[in-house]
Amino acid sequence: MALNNEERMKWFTEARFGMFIHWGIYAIPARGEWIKSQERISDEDYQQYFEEFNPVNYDPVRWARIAKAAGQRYVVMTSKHHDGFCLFDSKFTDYKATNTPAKKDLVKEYVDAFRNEGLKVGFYYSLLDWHHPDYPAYGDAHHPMRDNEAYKGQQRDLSKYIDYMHNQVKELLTNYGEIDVIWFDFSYDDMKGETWKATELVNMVRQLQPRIIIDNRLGGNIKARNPEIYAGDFASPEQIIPPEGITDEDGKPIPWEACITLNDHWGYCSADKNYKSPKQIIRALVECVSKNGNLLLNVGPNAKGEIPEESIYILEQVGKWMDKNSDSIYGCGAAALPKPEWGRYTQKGKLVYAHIYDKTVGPINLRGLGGKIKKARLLSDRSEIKVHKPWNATEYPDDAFIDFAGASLPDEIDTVVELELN
Ligand code: H79
Repeated sequence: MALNNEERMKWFTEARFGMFIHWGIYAIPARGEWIKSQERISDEDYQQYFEEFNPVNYDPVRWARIAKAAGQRYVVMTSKHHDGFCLFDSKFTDYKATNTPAKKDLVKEYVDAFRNEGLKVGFYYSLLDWHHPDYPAYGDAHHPMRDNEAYKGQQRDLSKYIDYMHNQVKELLTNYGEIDVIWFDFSYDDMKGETWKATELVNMVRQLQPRIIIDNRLGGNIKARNPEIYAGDFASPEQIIPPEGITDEDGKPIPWEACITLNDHWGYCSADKNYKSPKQIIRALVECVSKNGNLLLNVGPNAKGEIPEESIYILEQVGKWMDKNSDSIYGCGAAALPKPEWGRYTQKGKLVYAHIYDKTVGPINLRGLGGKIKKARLLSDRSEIKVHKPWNATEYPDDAFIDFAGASLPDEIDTVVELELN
């Protein structure tokens, strides 16, 4: 059952909206998932979080319902982050959730819960590992002990770490049924490509899970005409929506997914209250789709296993908008029209969706669609929207106008008009 790239990617490019979950023992210090590196914390000092980890309110069924209600169609969770702690039960380490007070395989319950809600399920897996004794420490760009003289000249056998990493990926893709996404993070300096034995790794991944899709962080060039086997299936811009989407060397669109945080951290950070608004998130999602991309929106559950209230609120608001307007998201992509003054377009076949953000002075101009619109409907209630030509249509044949009475638009976040083309 060898699938080509486009067949593998179909569900993903239709889904458009996913949930990213960053969760681990770093939720206890609650200063984000990089603290072991940023604060140069030793294994000894970090161990307290391992010994304490007891997420009494872990309820992945609730998480899955939150994602589903927001309109998210897939999920990716950190099976292991850079600190090396494993949420899953691995034969190859003791540094795992089953040996903490949590006492269970948290990944297993996660997979079952999200599958049950009908979402596609993915694993994030960190290529970096700040706990493994054979991962480079002194002089490494990111390791917590990178500038600690006591680590200088230590014997570390990278090949042992590579075996460990391959073994764990094999476990993840063997013990949890069908897995839809594997999200490796990340390559840097010489730690890329064949240093990870990436060709062998990807061959194993595809053998174990023929339908799986893989991100582009193993160090290959996804834009190349002849990409490496490990170049990946989709690009993964982080904390940015690419200004013009992403295309390969020949100008052909590449599937991509922008991963974006709700505040300014991936892992739980108690002091970070800089949350984006529901409006920003809805418009970010529309922006991604209007550029042929996906949005993977992060939540960072706390030490008790709870998604922060602020995040839940935002996801609920996004869900309310999606309940009425998701036809303009799922299965949609870029329209063959320039970005309009008043918002953005998305398109699915003969259906163009006008996402109207601003009332313009005078009518809203669906420029480029003059004479091409068969019907226009407000997507939220399917009420008729009248399209009219400008009085001097012979001079402006490409223009088509719609109007909204009153001072404000029906939905001030994003009023969506479905335009059925001839
Ligand atoms: O898992 C999330 C991040 O932890 C990880 N990828 C996402 C999905 C990641 N974030 N940044 N990076 C990988 C690249 C490295 C960024 C760095 Fe820094 C800039 C490392 C040191 C300076 C960010 C800022 C982390 C510490 C300070």
